[in-house]
Amino acid sequence: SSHGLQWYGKYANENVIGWLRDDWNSQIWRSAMYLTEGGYLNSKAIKTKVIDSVEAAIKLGVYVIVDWHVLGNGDPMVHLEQSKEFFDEMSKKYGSYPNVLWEICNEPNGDKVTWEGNIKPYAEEIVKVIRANDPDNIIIVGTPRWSQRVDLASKNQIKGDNIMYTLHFYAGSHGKANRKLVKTALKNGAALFCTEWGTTKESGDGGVFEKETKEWLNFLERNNISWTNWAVNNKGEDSGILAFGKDKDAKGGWTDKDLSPDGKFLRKILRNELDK
Ligand code: DCB
Repeated sequence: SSHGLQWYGKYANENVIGWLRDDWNSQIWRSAMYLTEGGYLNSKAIKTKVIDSVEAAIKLGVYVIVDWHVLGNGDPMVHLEQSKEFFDEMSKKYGSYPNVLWEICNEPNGDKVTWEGNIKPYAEEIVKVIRANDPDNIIIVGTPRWSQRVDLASKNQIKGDNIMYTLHFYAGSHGKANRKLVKTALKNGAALFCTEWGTTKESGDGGVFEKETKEWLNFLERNNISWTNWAVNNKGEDSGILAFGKDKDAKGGWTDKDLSPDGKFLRKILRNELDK
């Protein structure tokens, strides 16, 4: 996954996505388009970063997730109209390309933001908009509590085909108890996509938790759950794959000294060079 496009959007380009494909065995890119914190609500120009990455992914033959990165604005309903407009335009443009996936609300959060009251009604509106242009690309729907409560969504699923639910975790903060929620969702027949996880604590920092990461990845593999990892950046936080300040030009071609401990670990995982 990209980091917030408003900060590290320069990595959402063909060179980097191509390098990740060829050197890291990556099959997918996610472009995280924040709404708040200087994101889309501040300037719609950030959309060009998403478009660049989708064009690159089509050219390179990799999957791409278009992520409406609900975060600071915990309730996706608040920006329903903006979201409708965005996904209408994007699905008109790219709905005929089967490698494009729509992630319509990254991480709903807040005690008052519920599946029944907020997220599901929001998703039904957006599904309608996308399906008018695009009959079948995968739509991934966020779940309560920063996309951890997949069990709640699974009990009351959205009608329609090719709809999945978002599962997120940070290995240093979330473990067995969260996997139990996942098992419930799978038992209820929900299709899950782990569009964001980190080797760190839920802050995106606080150390790399290798043992806990392996437990999660084995679990995902056993249950056929695809994933994208947080995140491609050189900010210096532990979940960033680049060492602090490296690859300022965002060209890819990284050697070990360009990578952070998280980056070296992730590369091994994707290249299947790690002992399970
Ligand atoms: C998610 C967000 C993602 C966030 C990561 C790590 O948030 F989807 O945007 O990324 O997980 O926290 C972080 C960046 C930082 C940046 C910060 C704010 O890595 O550089 O400063 O976003 O934009 C989560 C996930 C889980 C939980 C809370 C958050 N949780 N959260 O379980 O409490 O509040 O951001």
